[in-house]
Amino acid sequence: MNLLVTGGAGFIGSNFIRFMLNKYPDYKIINFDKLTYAGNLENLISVEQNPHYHFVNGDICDKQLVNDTIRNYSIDVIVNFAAESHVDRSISESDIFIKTNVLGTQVLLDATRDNSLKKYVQISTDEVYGSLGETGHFTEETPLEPNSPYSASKASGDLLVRAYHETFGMNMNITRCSNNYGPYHFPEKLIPLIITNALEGKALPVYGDGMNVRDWLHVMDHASAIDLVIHNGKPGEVYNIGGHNERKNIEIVNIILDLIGISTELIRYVEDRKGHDRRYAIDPTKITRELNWQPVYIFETGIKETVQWYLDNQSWWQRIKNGDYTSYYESQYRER
Ligand code: NAD
Ligand code: TDX
Repeated sequence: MNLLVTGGAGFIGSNFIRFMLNKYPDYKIINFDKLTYAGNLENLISVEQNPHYHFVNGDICDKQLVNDTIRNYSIDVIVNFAAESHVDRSISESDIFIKTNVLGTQVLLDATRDNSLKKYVQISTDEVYGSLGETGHFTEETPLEPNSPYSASKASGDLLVRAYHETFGMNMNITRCSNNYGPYHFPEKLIPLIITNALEGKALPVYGDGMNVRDWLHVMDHASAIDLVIHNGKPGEVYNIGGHNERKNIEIVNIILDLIGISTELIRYVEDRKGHDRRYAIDPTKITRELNWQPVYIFETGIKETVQWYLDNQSWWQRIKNGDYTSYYESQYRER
């Protein structure tokens, strides 16, 4: 199979590419990535010599390049990870979120149709369902009620995928996963930000009261779920992906501090995120029953290994934190 993986130089895409090359040595993987601030080819150093792996530097909004790449590499399936992915950035400036997450998706869908590809898989998020109260879970039937410009742009992309399936009868799947964690996670997101700031002795910003809940899944468990969807997902179906691992943000911060072995004195409660969703929790019954998916990581082990990865790969995150990222970070937080 020849797979076009868009956004493959980011956190989840790069872990997915390594997973697939390892599991399917005969597959050809084309990583199509714009290399935005979040794209980093260092994430893929371990596979760059693999003759089955190819990189194309491009924007998913570029119709010509997308179509040329599909034809040049005889692509069978597109898996679309490419997105602007950070909620806080979408609150400050949403234009690029609409361009990439909505218009970019449309370009990929047209290309899937025009080149008669076998399948298109849209990597979406639980955030499209909005926020939960203290109880309940998101199922595939939960109405879409996105609350941030980021999640609204992802929901819009999902609706286009649905519409192309209904209109053109194309073979599509949408996956909606909960929060991922693991190696190569860009240090603007909660877990890598807390780990790296703690290692640098910097303040640890916790939004609001720190009681918002996220449902964490190891990135390799996400990769194994996407693999099953590519091969066995039923045309037109949505699959929620999550491992029943809900944690309050402050609990995550405390677990990380315990693992690193430092006190809580660096924690700073800062102004809350605007429109901050209170709780996410995925019901993964459908993918478990229909595709026989099971996560293998236990959170306590996965987070320990992740902290160790950031200890062992300090030059990876220090290069990011010393670059353009610094000015973004400094503009973000106001202590309460
Ligand atoms: P990321 O920000 O780490 O990576 C995004 C990648 O997309 C980068 O390599 C970037 O260069 C590339 N990209 C951005 N715009 C592009 C464009 N116009 N053309 C081509 N490439 C472009 O994101 P991530 O955390 O790896 O998330 C990947 C996907 O998974 C996203 O679609 C996101 O919405 C979804 N998702 C993420 C999570 C999570 O916890 N991180 C959870 C559920 C779903
Ligand atoms: O400094 C911080 N302090 C803090 O308290 C940051 C960066 C975050 N938070 C809180 C906000 C959230 O409640 O931690 C929680 C997690 O925040 P993020 O890491 O920004 O993730 P989230 O907003 O939940 O979105 C993530 O999961 C779903 C990804 O970034 C999305 O791409 C994915 O769709």
